[in-house]
Amino acid sequence: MSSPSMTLSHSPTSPFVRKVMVLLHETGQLDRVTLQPTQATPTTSDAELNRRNPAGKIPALRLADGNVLHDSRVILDYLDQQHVGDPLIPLQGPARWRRLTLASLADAILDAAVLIRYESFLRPPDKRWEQWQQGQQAKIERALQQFENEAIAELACHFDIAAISVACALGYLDLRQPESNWRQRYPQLADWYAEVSQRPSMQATQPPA
Ligand code: 99T
Repeated sequence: MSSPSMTLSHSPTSPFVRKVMVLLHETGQLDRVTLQPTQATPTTSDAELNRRNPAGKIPALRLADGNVLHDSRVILDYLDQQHVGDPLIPLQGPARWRRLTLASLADAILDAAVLIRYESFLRPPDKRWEQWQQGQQAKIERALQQFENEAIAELACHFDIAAISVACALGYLDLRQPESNWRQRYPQLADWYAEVSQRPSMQATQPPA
């Protein structure tokens, strides 16, 4: 086995990092990457991370030649071109744009959920803005509704970029919004998630409770 040639700025609670880790598992590339534990929030500053990604966000992937890739979508695209199996991001045609659009909607869930997390965990209580949080939550619900009503068969047909992204988004809701009861409102999504959660790639990347 060759030594790892890439370094991933990593946190076990980041769903964006988890997408990358799931793809590494699914494509047999885990041994190519060293994980560098990294704390990233808008109120902490990590000089090394900021050098790698001026946005100060994880994941960032340092390649063997010193170049750094971010954000998670770029990293996933890169890593998917580094293995010999079937691509998890279709290379061209309508399938490419559809699967990337589904993945983008899952990322929108994550963006909103991470903002809610920062608002409710980092911001001082007297400065919190309830209506703004509700607006973010509404984005999450609309996206979940669309996956439930219009995309469940597409998710079920292939564990690719779209499915990985939705699965990581649902996992993050379980981590940060355990009271949200999304399974009751979106039963088909719940059944699908129960199944894909059993995949070794999802089991191995479960965030700490
Ligand atoms: O916003 C910051 O300053 C630091 N936040 C992050 O690094 C989060 C960590 S999730 N990452 C992103 O927001 C990346 C988004 C980017 N578009 C991508 O990579 O796709 C940590 C959540 C948690 O621990 O609860």
